[in-house]
Amino acid sequence: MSEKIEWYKEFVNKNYKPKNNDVKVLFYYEAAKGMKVEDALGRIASESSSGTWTTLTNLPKLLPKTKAYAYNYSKNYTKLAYPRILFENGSVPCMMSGIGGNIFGMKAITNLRLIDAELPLDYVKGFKGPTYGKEVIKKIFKRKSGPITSVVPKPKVGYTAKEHAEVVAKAVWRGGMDCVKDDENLTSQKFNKFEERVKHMARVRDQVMKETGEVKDAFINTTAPTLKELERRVKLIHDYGFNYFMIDVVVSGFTAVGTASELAHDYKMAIHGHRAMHAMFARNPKHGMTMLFLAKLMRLIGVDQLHTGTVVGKLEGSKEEIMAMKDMLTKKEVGEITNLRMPQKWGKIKPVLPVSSGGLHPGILPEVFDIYGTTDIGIQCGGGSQGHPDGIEAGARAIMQSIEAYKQKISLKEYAETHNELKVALQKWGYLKPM
Ligand code: CAP
Ligand code: MG
Repeated sequence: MSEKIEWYKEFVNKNYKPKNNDVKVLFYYEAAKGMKVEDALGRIASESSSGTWTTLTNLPKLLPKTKAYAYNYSKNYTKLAYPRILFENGSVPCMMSGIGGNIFGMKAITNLRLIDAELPLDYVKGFKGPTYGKEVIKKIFKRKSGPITSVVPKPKVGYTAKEHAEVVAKAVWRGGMDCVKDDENLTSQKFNKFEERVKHMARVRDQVMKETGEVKDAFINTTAPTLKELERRVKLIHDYGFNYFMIDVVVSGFTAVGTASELAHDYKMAIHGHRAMHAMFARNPKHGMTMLFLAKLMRLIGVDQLHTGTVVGKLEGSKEEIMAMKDMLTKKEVGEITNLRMPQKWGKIKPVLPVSSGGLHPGILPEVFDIYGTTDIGIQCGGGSQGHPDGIEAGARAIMQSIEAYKQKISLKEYAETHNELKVALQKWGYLKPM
């Protein structure tokens, strides 16, 4: 009996017309040597929806409604349509265990990259999105326009909780910055316990707010070993009167970001999303998942502001990708860009504030604003502020002066003639694009 062994081909159908409610996913793929395109695509569509490697003796009545189809494909790009029924309402982990799961390890392909997915509004409405999103500028800082400025104490770790607040944060806030951000790998180490840091930061914040009359806040890192501890940390930050908290979204995972979003809505707080570890799967242009799609998931779940790159700083990210991502994060609706972005409607989900960070200093901030086409972004400096020869407060002032010069359409060179902190910063770094 020549029993059929495989049924992958049932998951490839060039004539399939995707339904409005299907999740349509764009992949880059490379079929393994000797593997026909349709055989490779059938394996991707089958293994990420309801199939498996061999024919089965029992099939549920619902099966036809659960199958994904590769409906559009060329040698290296394909679009797959996944029936909405596959994905639990409000659950990114459920969706990613399918479209981001086993298929990345299949022998049938040598490379696979999840570029983007068009999520139907019926799926989008299962999420709350950000509490404030880009409105943080107005709602928290009572300003009409950005940027929201922040400095991250450097070295990344090593200060005690008291030094973190007294030595760095005080000077940064006095120098005019809106926020002080924990570095991604600062959580609650012996030398800088979380509770201590929150307490000292709140005390210094109140002192500087009294001195300056300005709103000051902080992105204190709540990244934690368990959801229970995450919740405790968010609550403590709330109880000390901060408007924001920070979470490392990738190392924490989608469930933790979902919990953080629930807490942010409950406490009316904003989430600063750091993306440490994203480059592990986002950087290789042939394999993994794009930062654009990670950013889409973060807007969906509810991060208010998210690191999106600089183009001119020390970390990778092309202008084309960053612009496609920025528009997807900040607009109500975006169209398709071939092989780069899928269309997306956002319904009621608020826009997210892009944050540019990584090797930034006063000499290249104007280029960042030109690249983003706006100053309504977050700007974050670490070494580019605390490396200022005249100290931490001067470094913050130099950043503020660079921003003021840009807003007044005056060249940095000219503005530096009457603003010494900027002048000294330009003497040290010039217009360097760090590697
Ligand atoms: C920047 C930073 C940020 C990076 C993250 C760092 O410090 O604190 O974590 O910007 O990268 O640790 O490198 P510097 P991205 O200002 O001293 O570079 O924003 O691309 O996610
Ligand atoms: Mg950092």
